[in-house]
Amino acid sequence: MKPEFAVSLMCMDLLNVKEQLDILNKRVDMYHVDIMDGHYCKNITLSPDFVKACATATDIPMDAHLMTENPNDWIEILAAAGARYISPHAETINKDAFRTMNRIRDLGCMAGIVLNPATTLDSIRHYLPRLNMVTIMTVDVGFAGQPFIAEMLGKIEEAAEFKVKEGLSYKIQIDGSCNEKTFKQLRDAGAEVFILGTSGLFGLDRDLNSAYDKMLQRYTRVTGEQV
Ligand code: S6P
Ligand code: MG
Repeated sequence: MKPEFAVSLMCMDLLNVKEQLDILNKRVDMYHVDIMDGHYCKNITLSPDFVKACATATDIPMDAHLMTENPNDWIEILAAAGARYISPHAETINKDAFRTMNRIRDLGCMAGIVLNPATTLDSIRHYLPRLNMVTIMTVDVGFAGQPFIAEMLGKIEEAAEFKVKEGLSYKIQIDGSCNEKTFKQLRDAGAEVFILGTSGLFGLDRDLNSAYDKMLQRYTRVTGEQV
């Protein structure tokens, strides 16, 4: 499977959203939208209204990463806003994970799940077959520009092995510090979708097309894979 790239919109220049979407719409596979409530992690970034506004300017699927204490408060509103994937944290839904996944599906969205670095793959094993995407955090939640947690490579391998063994179809997405230094180890471990933030994209060049070109060149240089 060819690698996919999802751009983290919280890392954009927020004074020029439309201009950047117009550029990225021609190039990316997915948009990653971080929704925080200021409680689950100590930050507030994007919002359902932001998703709604972006939906008027793109057909690229948007994945809402829910860093909220009560994800069930946000699922309907994000589906209505235009999110294609809804990805709550396992740590916040494991009391009613099956009901939550069904609710996401019933709204016509793809069901995702996100695992913090300290959370095991085992904690979601029973509902992995029902998921469209598993996001493995390789930084703790809350902020861009944090150091990569290399211990996560084993978890990615586990997710990839289980997928093959059981014949499942969930995508394996990585969130946190996906860049030239980590692309190869992530890809070798089984990563399929790379979330690009400050280190992997926006920090590479002031011109976004050039930044994207540089990201692709670096990906090919370190992995040997043409993209
Ligand atoms: C962090 C958030 C992430 C960041 C991304 C930034 O809470 O969930 O999606 O936007 O990690 O990328 P980078 O390259 O700055 O780590
Ligand atoms: Mg995220």
